[in-house]
Amino acid sequence: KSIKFLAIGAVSAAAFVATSAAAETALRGASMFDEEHAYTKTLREFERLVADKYDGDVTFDMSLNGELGDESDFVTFLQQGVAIDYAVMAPSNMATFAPSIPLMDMPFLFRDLDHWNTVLSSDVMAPLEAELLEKANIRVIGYAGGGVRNLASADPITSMDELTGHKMRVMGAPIQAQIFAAIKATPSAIAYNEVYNAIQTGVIGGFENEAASIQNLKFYEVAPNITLTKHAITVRPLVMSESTFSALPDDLKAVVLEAGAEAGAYGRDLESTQDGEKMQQMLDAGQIVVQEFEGRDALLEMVVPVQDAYAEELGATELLQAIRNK
Ligand code: X1X
Repeated sequence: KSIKFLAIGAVSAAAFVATSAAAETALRGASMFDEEHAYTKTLREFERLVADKYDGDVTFDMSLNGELGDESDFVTFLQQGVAIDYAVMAPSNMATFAPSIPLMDMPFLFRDLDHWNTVLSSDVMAPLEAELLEKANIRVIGYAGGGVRNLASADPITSMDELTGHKMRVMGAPIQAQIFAAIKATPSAIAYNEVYNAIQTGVIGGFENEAASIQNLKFYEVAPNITLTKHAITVRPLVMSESTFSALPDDLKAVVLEAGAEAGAYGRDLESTQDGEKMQQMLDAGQIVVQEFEGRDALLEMVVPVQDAYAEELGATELLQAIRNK
């Protein structure tokens, strides 16, 4: 049994390497962050669990720090079954291939951490997973996430007046722009790896993100004002390209599914626990200023009709209701 963990990998490496002795499976992961981020730690846990549970030979080769681009690049690689076999992905960055999947991380979907936990411990997301598999050739093997998303901006935003017309970056799924437009901001979809520059050069006034990523990518340098809109608790599927998964030996398939579920749970626990700590670390270091938003409840009222219309358009009204009822 040989287990190798490599730091950086070749983009065009084949997933399966036949050796003279036995077939060795080579799996390639990708993260936009360094080793400290909860997503990278989740992926490392996945690798550790697979290696631990599997009797055969498997190697892991993870590219870090966005070397293979951001999640909107990852999704194409995963869909085509090239360069990346596993990653942690925002549903809203997979919308191109599966239009319903962003329902999972729609802003204002979860009431609180308990609701988020209950939903992710159930199988209510199964129809969305099925669509992702069928239309995008991507398999959900676990759920990470657990960060609370807030506004981060160059100038403070504390009220409806300051939010109105605020130019902000949102993820690529149309529902993200629709929700932020409904609360009177001026959203535009910009690639994640262009956000820092776009804020620095004044193209936009800010974006929305969770503490782990704001800290890891030093977004506080250009957007130090954090407004506690708490509009999302992240749902971040740990995914595998179906081209890769379907070619695995049966015993490794079973291990991957088990390890994916366990690594996802590990990642959820880690990020939801660290979320407040990371915010406090940035505060203590004088990197951010945190402010409440006056009238957060009014935002919720403004977005519900948009959520409803989106679900209806997708034929997912019952699914949305099932999530709300959890
Ligand atoms: O906003 C984004 O595109 C990113 O924000 C964070 O870094 C993560 O939630 C990541 O998954 C992605 O959504």
